[in-house]
Amino acid sequence: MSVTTRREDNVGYVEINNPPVNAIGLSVRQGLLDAVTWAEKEMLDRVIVSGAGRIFAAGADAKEFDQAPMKPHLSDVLNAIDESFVPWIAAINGVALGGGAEIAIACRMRIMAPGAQIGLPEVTLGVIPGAGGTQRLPRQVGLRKALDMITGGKPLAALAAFEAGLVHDVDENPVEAAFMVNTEELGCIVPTWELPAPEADAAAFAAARERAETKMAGQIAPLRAIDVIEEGLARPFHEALPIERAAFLELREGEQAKALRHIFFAERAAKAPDSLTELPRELEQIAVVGGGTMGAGIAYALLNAGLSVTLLETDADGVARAESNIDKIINASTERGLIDANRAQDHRKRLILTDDYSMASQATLAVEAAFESMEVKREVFTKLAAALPDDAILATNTSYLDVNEIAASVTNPSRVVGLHFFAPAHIMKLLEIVNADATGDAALATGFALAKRLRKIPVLAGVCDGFIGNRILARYREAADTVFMDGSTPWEVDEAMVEFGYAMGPYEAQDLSGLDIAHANRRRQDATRDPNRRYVRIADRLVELGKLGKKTGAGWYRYPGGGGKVEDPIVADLAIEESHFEGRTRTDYSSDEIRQRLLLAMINEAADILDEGIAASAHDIDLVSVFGYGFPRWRGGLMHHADTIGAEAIVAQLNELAKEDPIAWKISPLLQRCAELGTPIAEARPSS
Ligand code: T1G
Repeated sequence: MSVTTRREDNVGYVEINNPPVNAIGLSVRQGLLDAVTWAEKEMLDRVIVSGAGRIFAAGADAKEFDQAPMKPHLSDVLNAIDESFVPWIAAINGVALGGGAEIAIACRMRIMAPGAQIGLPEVTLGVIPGAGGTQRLPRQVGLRKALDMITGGKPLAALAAFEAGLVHDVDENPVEAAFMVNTEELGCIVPTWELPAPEADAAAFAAARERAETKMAGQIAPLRAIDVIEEGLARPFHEALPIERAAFLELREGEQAKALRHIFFAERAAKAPDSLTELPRELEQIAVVGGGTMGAGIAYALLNAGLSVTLLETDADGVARAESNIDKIINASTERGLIDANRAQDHRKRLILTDDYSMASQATLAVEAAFESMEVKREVFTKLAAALPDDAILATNTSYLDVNEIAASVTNPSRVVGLHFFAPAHIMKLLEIVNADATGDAALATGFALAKRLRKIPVLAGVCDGFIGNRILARYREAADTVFMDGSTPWEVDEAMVEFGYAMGPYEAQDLSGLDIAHANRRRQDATRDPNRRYVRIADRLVELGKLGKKTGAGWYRYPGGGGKVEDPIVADLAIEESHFEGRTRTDYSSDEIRQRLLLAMINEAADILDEGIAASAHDIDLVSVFGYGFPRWRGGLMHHADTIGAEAIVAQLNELAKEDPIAWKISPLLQRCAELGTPIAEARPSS
């Protein structure tokens, strides 16, 4: 039974019980509707509805969104609750999200537990509240608050919900508190649907649209929600509901909702492979080597997850630098209210900074984030192997170096794994877990367990230059430089990709991260680069001129006074000069052509990565692109987006581009196979 009912005296208790998150599927909807009939037949004084376990209700069952809607529709169920002569009280524990919040808002009264949350996150799934939320919430909290909650999708904590007038009480035991509510008081509360709609407020709607168009550029659902709220509130309540439902159903079938659902479920499917035969190591004591930007970020992420950290540096100066870097992060987090002073103090208590490796003798895992030099890393791993227990897992955070070569520096390479964090390591959710040739299952299992503890998204990657994400990034940048060389500008390239949905384009992003990192990698690759492959020198020339990006005041752009980016004529001249040296005539690419070339370059490289088995699946590549490189989430990730174009069309376009440069545009065999067989890229698997 997904909904259980029982009565005590004249009170009915209705419990939603659909593990693991009380998602509101068909059986829950039917159970709630039956409970309304039951309560009225029993002439109860009230019904107290709650959620079994740790969650009130996580919302509609998103797994049902790809199926035809089945009655009873949640909107009808909630009308029955709202209009019933038996008043319902929602006793909210955990979270009441989406349809879960709509159930609560349709009740006569709401009581939340202190740690509970209530919200309408539908736009994060590319839809809008579809069970009366767009019309009931404004009646409870007013227009501006409702617009903010629905278009932003962020939940309210109990106290904030109480202050917003959405809930009547906050109590440790909401069910008990609901039982104690005075009958007369309950009887005086006007059903939500009968509350007057808030006055139309053109300024509020305009501000909400402005916010949605900037903060959620390209996304349809937030703007549609505003339209439905505005149209609906101008009509009697029951005439508004069909408008809401039509919009919800239309959005649910749309590309953006499918893309967001894809990422939602792909994110949750990112778990340790079932094939692992060994358990993870305990994670209480962890060593971090290197207190630079990455090391400090990793150490903070570990502290924030309640772990104890021994940060190892080379000498006293290194220890001081590391301490200063971690202090900066702790202080910034405290200032932003992410942690309070007590938590900051607790973090410091669990942190040891030293240059003495023997202080880490109890660590079960070490994460090395030292300078990106093979010699340095091999030396660090030798010292770690000597200082830590023999079965401690030794992880490297290297972005590009060969994990197999690093592993060869210890006698037991099965304990070596790559844990590639993304800067800032305490914020970015992606963690590439690099499976080297000798990496054992205990090391992999420990990597996945760490990801879970840090609430990061783990993606298994094979060993190659750049693993998954940075290898795609290198191809993205190469395509951008080629377009730039042949007739565009960094500004035009960046604008084209921002229009696609990136927060910023490849050139602005490089200026932020620094041009020297990629420059060092290109030098490392000089010896093995295909001499016949076109090589664009502009980035090297900028580095030679000391233009390393924002940190030096100029890179691809100038940053006068440290402010925003300004085009730099020197960069444009370099392109003209370099294309002259190459004897090329420059063309003028449209934004569509720029997007086509950059996206196809990434898709083709990603297809090779999948074909070679470096990535295990297309949805893993989607997770890497969205959570590591800013690919717009509402497009579902790089390979999900590729499937909206289709392998056949992609291959045809690549064939055209290959006429310009058959080496750079060599078509991935995986794309050829998908095109020939008509199979979605999402279902493609490595060729071997
Ligand atoms: N539908 C189906 N499955 C869901 C689900 C949902 N809404 N929410 C979670 N799951 C699955 C998830 O895939 C995972 O499955 C398991 O539950 C645990 O999830 C009508 C139309 C509630 C805060 O957007 O935010 O209501 O991997 O790992 O970290 O207007 O889940 O175990 O097989 O995330 O404890 C709106 C989405 C829906 C909330 C719990 N609701 N969920 O977090 O567990 S649209 C949402 C969450 C809607 C109405 C509209 C979180 C959580 P598996 P988990 P968690």
